[in-house]
Amino acid sequence: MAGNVETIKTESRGLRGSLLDSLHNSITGALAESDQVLIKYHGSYQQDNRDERDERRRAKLEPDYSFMIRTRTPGGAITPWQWLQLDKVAKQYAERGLRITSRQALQFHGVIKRELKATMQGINQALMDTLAACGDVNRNIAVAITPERPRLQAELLADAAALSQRLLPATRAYYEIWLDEELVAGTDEDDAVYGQAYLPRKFKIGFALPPVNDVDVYTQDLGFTAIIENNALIGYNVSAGGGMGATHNDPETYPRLADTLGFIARENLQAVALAVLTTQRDFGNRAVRKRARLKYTIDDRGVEWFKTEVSSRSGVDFAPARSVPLAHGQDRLDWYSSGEHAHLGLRVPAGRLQDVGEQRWQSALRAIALRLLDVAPAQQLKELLASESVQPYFILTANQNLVLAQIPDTMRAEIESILRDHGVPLNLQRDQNVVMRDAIACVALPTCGLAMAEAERALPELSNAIYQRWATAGLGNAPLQLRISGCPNGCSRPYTAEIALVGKAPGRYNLFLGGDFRGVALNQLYRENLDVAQILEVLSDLFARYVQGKTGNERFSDYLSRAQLLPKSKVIPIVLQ
Ligand code: SRM
Ligand code: SF4
Repeated sequence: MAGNVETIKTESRGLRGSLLDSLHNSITGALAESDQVLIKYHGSYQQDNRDERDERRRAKLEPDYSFMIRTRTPGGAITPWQWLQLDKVAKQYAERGLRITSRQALQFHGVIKRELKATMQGINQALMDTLAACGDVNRNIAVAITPERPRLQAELLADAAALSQRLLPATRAYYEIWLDEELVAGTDEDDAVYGQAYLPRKFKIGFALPPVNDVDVYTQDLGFTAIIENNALIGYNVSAGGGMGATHNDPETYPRLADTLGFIARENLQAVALAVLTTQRDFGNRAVRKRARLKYTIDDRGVEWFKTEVSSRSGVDFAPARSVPLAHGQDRLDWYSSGEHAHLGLRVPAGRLQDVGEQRWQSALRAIALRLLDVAPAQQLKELLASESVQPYFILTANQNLVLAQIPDTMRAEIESILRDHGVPLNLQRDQNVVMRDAIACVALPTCGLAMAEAERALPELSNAIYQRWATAGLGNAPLQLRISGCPNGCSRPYTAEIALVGKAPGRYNLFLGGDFRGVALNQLYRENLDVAQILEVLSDLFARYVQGKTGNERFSDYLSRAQLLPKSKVIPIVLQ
């Protein structure tokens, strides 16, 4: 497969392949196989509705093909004007509303082939694109959320947006295919960053801002942890080689936390990012796709070799890393404020924004965006960052939540009443179910072709059941972090969570325990292939022991290793200094 993907990329004439022919072919709802690989670089995946697979097979129908489309939204910042455009696109072309991803993007599911182009155009009309949201390129850049420090927030967003732009593929294919730009003569543009074969595998960058590690910076291929001195952003600690993906029972693949390379001044950010990315481009394993991520390149060649290579390519020497005391990775929910502006963190279960029954998330946010337009003239992030006055905007979080940022303080009551009128539970953050409050679940079924078990759809039931056991043990509102992934690829970043359920088969999960809520230690496989009743039994027993044995505010994970119920996890040393 690796060879195949490498050939498809290299022969794609700058990601064009036969996409235009595939889109025009009205006999099938699918694309040609090679175009299914290439469309990822344009921000879309071909999928089929797995709930209907068997029935359609029996009826001798082709699978119910549709497309998922993912935005490129560095830091998840979206203006109210853009929100309204995207909402319109979702209403017209997508199923199941809008979906906030674990990397601060929005996904549209269920778009059919003949409406793909119109959907792409609709997203671009929001002055936003989907280029490189998927594929073997730099993906959407995740950025720490800190609206209460607007200057720092703007600086981080600006650094991320500029880097995202710099690391886009050079090809004009996206604009030709989706936006009817005239064909580029020869169609083999020189791509100084990616060459013709792009990267060996996907590549992810995150920006953290201590004390919060909401972006799980050590799980990123490349992490920049902001270092602030005298209230100014002076530079970044650089970390490299994080990644979650693994395959069940294959020790060649594993989740890994990044190594810290050192500190760099802010002005060296792009040079270092380019050096890391091109080192991976040139040395990543293109022969074995499952070993092609940067984490394996670093493990195969050594971190010192890697650091030397990056320094020599960038001309930047790493200074010793600064201490970065990380306190937690959770989103701040409920209202909080900075001067005249208020920010509202909204808990969005599994990131799904749709109108279902009494809870009408999509309509509520449309009404809020409409109302905010009066005070938010900027159309796109660039304008917003450059504008003299602070304006309200939406921020998607890496925990799949939503922050309404920079709301004039005087509008609080109005925003609350819009949410209430649409049945959106404003008090979810104070909800009794602490497990649901901080949980992440990947999309999984019915759209994800790789899902082995439910995740998003099982989140309410699983989090409730676990919470019941937690409460019965007398743990009430003590925090507990749960992440669920429908397969070991780890899209909800399960391997840093205190409790992770990783799909093995329908209704069955591997249970991982002992991650660190600050995202600085991996958890460990505790029991394999459990059904839900078995998971609850194991957890009930451990919760009871925890209640008996914990000291002070000791977290569940810390207790498990102190009580030697789990081997002690290795913690990223830099946060302990
Ligand atoms: Fe992911 C593949 C959804 C974040 C690791 N991921 C997929 C696909 C595209 C399935 C496929 O290849 O056919 C899923 C589409 C499901 C659907 O129907 O929408 C999918 N991944 C997601 C999202 C939507 C999960 C969510 O519920 O929010 C996240 C979109 C992020 C974004 O906006 O760009 C998402 N995926 C992640 C993360 C977390 C992160 O990036 O912070 C990871 C773990 C970090 C990492 O990359 O190591 C992740 N996804 C994977 C992998 C395993 C990669 C590996 O190294 O082995 C795959 C499978 C693959 O690439 O072959 C995968
Ligand atoms: Fe699909 Fe697996 Fe990712 Fe979940 S973790 S979205 S099941 S690839």
